Amino acid sequence: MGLVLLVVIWLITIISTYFFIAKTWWLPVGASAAAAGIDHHFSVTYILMGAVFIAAQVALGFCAWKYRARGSSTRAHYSHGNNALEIVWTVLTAILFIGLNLASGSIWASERFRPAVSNAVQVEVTGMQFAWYFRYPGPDGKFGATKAELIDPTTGGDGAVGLDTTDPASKDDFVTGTMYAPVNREVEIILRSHDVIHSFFIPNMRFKQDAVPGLAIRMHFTPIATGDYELTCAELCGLGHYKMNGMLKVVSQEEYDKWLAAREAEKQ
Ligand SMILES: [Cu+2]
Repeated sequence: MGLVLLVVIWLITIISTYFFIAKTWWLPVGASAAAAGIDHHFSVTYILMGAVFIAAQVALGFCAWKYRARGSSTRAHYSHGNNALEIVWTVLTAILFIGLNLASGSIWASERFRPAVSNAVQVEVTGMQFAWYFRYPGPDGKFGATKAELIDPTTGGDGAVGLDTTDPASKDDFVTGTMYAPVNREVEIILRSHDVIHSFFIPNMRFKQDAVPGLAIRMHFTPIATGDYELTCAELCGLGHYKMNGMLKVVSQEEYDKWLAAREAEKQ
């Protein structure tokens, strides 16, 4: 029985490790400026944790076999553990976790604590059960006022974010269900939620941030390749959570300008 356990534990270890090495289920291609750095830390974390995982499982299988029942009648010896060993692996684990945090913290912070550049494209992203809406400030570069009592998601457009049309700054604002961004320019997100906590996730941009009711969270990322990228809600937010997805279209600056002009024309 000990030998069977050893074989099963080692087989599970080999098979599960294979899927990670073969990258069977892996991240989609990275298309933002921060993606390479994030992917690097992701790999470093997996390699370190993988080594710990394999060592622990090999030892587990070995001990299951070495200390198997041998049919002798001697009573089992109870061990109170080994304090020195406990301290060593707790300290090593702490060093590993704190070290990984310190090594990757600057990338995490650069998208949140460093303000966006002055010519960044601003998009207000609003999550609600169960859709994402994207508001652009229009030629004046200013977002108009919104009011909670004006929110009416059934309209799908301005009403979805509660746009106050009496505010002059809101005249040129427009709301879309598909997000557009020009390539190689920083995109500043102002993230909001109307109801519960959602999580705005664009896997190709390696971008993920919770949308919290009552907060306007500013973050930024820079797309570096044109294309269509899926975006979704990564927080189980209710019955319709599964359909809370959409598309980010990263296009050339010319195409982006054309798209903006077309939206403004619609608005007139
Ligand atoms: Cu959601």
